[in-house]
Amino acid sequence: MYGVVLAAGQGTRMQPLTDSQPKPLLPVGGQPLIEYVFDACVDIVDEFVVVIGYRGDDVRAKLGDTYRETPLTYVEQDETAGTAHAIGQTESVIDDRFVVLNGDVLVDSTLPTALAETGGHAVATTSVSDPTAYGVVSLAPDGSLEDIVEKPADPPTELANVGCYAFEPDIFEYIHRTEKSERGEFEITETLERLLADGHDVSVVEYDGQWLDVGRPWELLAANEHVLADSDRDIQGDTASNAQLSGAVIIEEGAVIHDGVVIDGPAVVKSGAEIGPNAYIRGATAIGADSHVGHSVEVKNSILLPGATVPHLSYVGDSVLGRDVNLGAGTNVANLRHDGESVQMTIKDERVDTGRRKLGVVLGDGVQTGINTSLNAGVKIGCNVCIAPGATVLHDRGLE
Ligand code: TTP
Repeated sequence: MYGVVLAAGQGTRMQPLTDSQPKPLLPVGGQPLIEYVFDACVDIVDEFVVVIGYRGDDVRAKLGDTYRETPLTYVEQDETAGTAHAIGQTESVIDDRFVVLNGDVLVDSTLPTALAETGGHAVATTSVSDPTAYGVVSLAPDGSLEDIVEKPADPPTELANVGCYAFEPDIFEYIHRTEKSERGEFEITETLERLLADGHDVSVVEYDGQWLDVGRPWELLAANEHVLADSDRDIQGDTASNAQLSGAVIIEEGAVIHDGVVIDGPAVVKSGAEIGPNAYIRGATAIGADSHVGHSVEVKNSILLPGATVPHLSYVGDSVLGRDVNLGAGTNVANLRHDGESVQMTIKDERVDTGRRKLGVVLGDGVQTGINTSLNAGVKIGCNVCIAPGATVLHDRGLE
């Protein structure tokens, strides 16, 4: 069985983090997001086929030729023309049944296993309260797929298409016959319609496990929380005897925890990172390799990418700091609105309610703030932007 993982997308909703690296490589619990997708099906596949496109060379360089001894083969998609188009690129290397997963969705391993066990073609669904943003599935009396409609205004069921499939190689014939949708993409749901029209049976796996679609910055935080909540304590790095580490804290070999540091897990500190003296880390926090969190700094429920530095007297809450971000002394992040409403963020020019009461900032790689900078809840700052000392940043900066 092959495992096809779709990882060619531009991840535009995840800007500015994806301006400098592809979304599947963004860290979750200290590991690239895509590795959790591999983990979900590594026990049932003999070979992964990864569809790469946007910054594909970065994906290839980071992941190499194997994942936990399972070979990785890469195929390129030269334009992000849709999921059917992406799967179609794998035709030259696939000669057997295969499962398909998106490279940015966290699911339990029970899902690919259940898809693998069906035989033939299969789709996965899960019940959601508002299915209008998804492909919506209707079942035939025998429980197989009757119909699938993309983003219907009046959904016939609550069963959303999870975006994970199992296919026989004859799917490629139907992919060739798939036409562009009104959204301008070659969509696999349209391919499924063609299979049904030709009298094929498509099994439906009803899934009620974890389904985290990581498309927007706060979903990266949610994925980080989910993954770290499942982690086990493991202290390998050099830890001062008076540091207090409680709960599921992972300190990798090569990390240094100085005097007076308090870490309330779950948290991970990657190799080469340095914490303290006298820093406080709490919530589900992931401190990237070679990062530095210094004296009198509190970091809560955040992700620091490699090389991010918060040297002194700062508060960072519910935020993502890109690679080599450097916060001036006294930089503070607001992560809560005074009216108690959930924080909004601008995604592709639209204000979006994130549904989170606590959400801080998202800083692209190389952002620098001057001393005493205040950053408002929900603000995003583009890569390499410098903020002057004493600034109060209420709106996004440096984004295209
Ligand atoms: P999307 O979430 O639709 O796209 P994206 O991840 O690039 O994000 P954004 O909308 O913010 O730009 O894609 C779902 C998955 O499918 C994701 O893992 C990327 C992958 N994909 C491809 O590999 N090729 C494609 O042509 C498309 C449309 C998606």
